[in-house]
Amino acid sequence: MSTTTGTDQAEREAFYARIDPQNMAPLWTRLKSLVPAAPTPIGVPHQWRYADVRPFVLESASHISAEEAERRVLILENPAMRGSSQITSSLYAGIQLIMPGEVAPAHRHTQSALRLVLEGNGAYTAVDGEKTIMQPGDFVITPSWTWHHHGHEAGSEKGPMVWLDGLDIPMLAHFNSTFREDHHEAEAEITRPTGDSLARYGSGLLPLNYRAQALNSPIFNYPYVRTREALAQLAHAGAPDAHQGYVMRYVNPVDGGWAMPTMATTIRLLPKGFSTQTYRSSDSAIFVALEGSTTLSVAGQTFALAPKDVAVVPGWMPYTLNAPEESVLFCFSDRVAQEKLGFFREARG
Ligand code: 1HN
Repeated sequence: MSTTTGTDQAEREAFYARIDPQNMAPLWTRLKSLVPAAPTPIGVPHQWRYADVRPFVLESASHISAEEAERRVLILENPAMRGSSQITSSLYAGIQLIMPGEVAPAHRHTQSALRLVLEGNGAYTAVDGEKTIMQPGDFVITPSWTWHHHGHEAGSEKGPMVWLDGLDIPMLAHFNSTFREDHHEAEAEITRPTGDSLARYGSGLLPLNYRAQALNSPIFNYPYVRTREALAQLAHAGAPDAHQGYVMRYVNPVDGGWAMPTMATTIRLLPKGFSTQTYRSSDSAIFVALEGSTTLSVAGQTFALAPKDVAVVPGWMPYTLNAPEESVLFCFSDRVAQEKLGFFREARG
């Protein structure tokens, strides 16, 4: 039984006006929008075609050096969030260019970063005292507050090097816990040989007395050659997941958790002719096509993803993936943060 007691609308409005100077407001006029039954979409689905993006990314080198820019990046902004530097409600994405001979100077910040290499060779990133040479498809992490700089070996035959950056900038902005520091030198000190982390932690081995001491994976480059080999093997053994294809998480090998505490990263293979069932989850997803061609269908739109294209699917929007050819897709989202905080949801069908 509903009981409607109290004053009429005009008296209520007068009441709201009298509490307003106290910096107070009634919850009951706002409760349903503050706590909706299901997420209200933030942002829209969108695709950035690499063929469209690439010429502008390359042109940026004629306008500014990596050194002057600090990071020469073109931000991918969700069309419904222009001016926010956001691709989703919680994440940032951009396309970074480094030319032969350049250095993007060392700094550190509380935001975590990931790189997904799109094209080129000969560039390295140095994270927390170790360099790694990056190859297309490699997934590289830069944990919170680790010194990092990037460089590209001189020699114009090496050509431009381009990768996608993903950062949790809006998430840290939400908590207002952003700190940054510039290194006193352009290149931070290298303290370990190239390949050290992968050998120590990524070979099915761990140093005998090693104990997980960090929120992040001790591996910071997950080379695509290894990832691709695992996917190929997987695709020969058993059926793909009906909603997601052959999908794997990038993992912290020490504790089985995600590679980073704020950004979840996955890689999936869709066999030729495969179509997923409808899937949705509370994390907004950013897809990067690596191989083949994939049709992403979401909210009545279809996006044909060619290699190196980027697409965003806002959280809780149902979508399907269809692969006319065998395809590989990288994906990142804030799923890991939602899981740790206890509110991640997904639905199939
Ligand atoms: C950053 O440090 C990088 O290290 C890339 O490559 C993009 C965007 C905003 C703030 C810091 C990098 C960034 C960034």
